[in-house]
Amino acid sequence: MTDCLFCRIVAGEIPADVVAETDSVIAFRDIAPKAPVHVLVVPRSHLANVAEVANADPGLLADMTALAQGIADAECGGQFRLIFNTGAEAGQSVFHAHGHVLGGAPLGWEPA
Ligand code: IU
Repeated sequence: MTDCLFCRIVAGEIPADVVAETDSVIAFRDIAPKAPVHVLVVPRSHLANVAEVANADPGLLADMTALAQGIADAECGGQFRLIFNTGAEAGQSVFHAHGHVLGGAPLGWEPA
């Protein structure tokens, strides 16, 4: 059994509020939402961060972006912010790549 939280969600070992999925990507609601819409887009394969995704499989990054757009189209008029925290200092706490899809309200711009 893996100790990676998102690998366990992908495997169905830990429940999540899944809103969309493809063969390569799963999307589920963040348990601590920071906006009215806050969904995580997560590759099924274990890659540590977005740069690893881009290096390993650029098409997978395109798949993640397309799923993010689809969620935003369905839930917040197609407008969204897509954030990839990369490294602990940048706020990454789960070291399995994921994009935060944020929307549903006007968003400020104060990362610190
Ligand atoms: P971060 O960019 O690595 O900090 O994002 C991890 C996110 O995973 C964070 O927003 C958490 O609220 C979220 N999360 C989750 O959705 N489900 C969980 O069981 C855990 C964290 I732990």
